[in-house]
Amino acid sequence: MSTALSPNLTADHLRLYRQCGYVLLPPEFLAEDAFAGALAALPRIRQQGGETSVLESDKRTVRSTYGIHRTSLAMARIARYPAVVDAVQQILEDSRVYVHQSKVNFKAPFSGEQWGWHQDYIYWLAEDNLPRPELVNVAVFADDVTPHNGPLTFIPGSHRHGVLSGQWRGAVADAYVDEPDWVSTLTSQEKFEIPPEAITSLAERYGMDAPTGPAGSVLLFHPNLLHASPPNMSPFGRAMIMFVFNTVANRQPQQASQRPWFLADAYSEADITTASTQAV
Ligand code: 6CS
Ligand code: FE
Repeated sequence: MSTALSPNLTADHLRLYRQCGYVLLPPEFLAEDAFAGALAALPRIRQQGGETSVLESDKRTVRSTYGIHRTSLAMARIARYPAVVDAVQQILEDSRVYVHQSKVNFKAPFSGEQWGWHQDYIYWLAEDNLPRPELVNVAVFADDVTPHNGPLTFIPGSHRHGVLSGQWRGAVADAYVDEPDWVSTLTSQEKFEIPPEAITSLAERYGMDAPTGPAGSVLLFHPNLLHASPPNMSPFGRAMIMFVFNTVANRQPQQASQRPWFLADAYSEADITTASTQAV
C-alpha cells in the first residue's frame, strides 16, 4: 500500500538538498519525547557488544553499533517517525522506502577516530549490489555538534559527480586483521579510497562545510556526497544516530551476496505499510 507524499520539507529544503547534497533541520523537526527516548537508549546500545558493535582501533572504545532500527524500540520509533519518513519519501520521490542500514556512530570524547574522505554509495553498490544511489542518510545529532568534537564535514555539490572511487585498498588496518571481511568497510581507514587529487579539485571548486547544531538537529545527506569527520580531540562526545533509507525498487537483487542483516537489511511489506501510516 503506498501512501500519498505529504509535504514536509519546504521547497527551500529540497532545493538545498538537490544543490548541495544535504540539508540541516532544527531539533523541532522531531518531537521531544521521540528524541528523548532515543537518547535514553544510547547507554544500552553502546554497551550491547556482539557482532553489531565495532570498536575503534584501541579495541576498547565503541566506534559504532549497527542494526539499531531492529534492536531498539526507541530507535525504531525514530525510523518510523512520520516527519522522517515523509522527508525521505519527498527526497526520493517514492513512498515505498525502508531502512537499509542503521547505526550509532559514537565519536567518543578524546578517542573517537576519524572517518576518512568517502562516499557512502560505493559501499552499498560494491558490497550490497544496490543498483542506483536512490538512498538518503538521516543523521540525528545525539549531542551538540560543534567545530571541535569531530563534525561531519562535506564538500557541498560533490554528490553531482557520481561514484569517485572503486579501488579496494587491498589491506585492512592491522587492528582488524582478525575481524570478518565486512569490518573493513566500517573503520577509520576507508576501504574504497578516493584519489586525493579528486578530493582536492572538488574542495577547491566547492569549498568545505561542517554543519553544526544542537542535539536533536536532523541532517539529511546524499549517498554520493563526499564527506569525512576528524578525530574527536574534545572532552565532549559527538554521537550521531543514523538511518539509511532505500527505495523498495532499489532493493538488493535476490541472488546478491548478503552482508549481515545489520549492515544490509532486507525489507518487509510490514515495514513499508507501518513506516508512514502508523502513529509512532
Ligand atoms: O559499509 C557501509 O555500509 C558503511 N561504510 C561507510 C564508510 N559509510 C557508509 C556505511 O555506513
Ligand atoms: Fe559515510
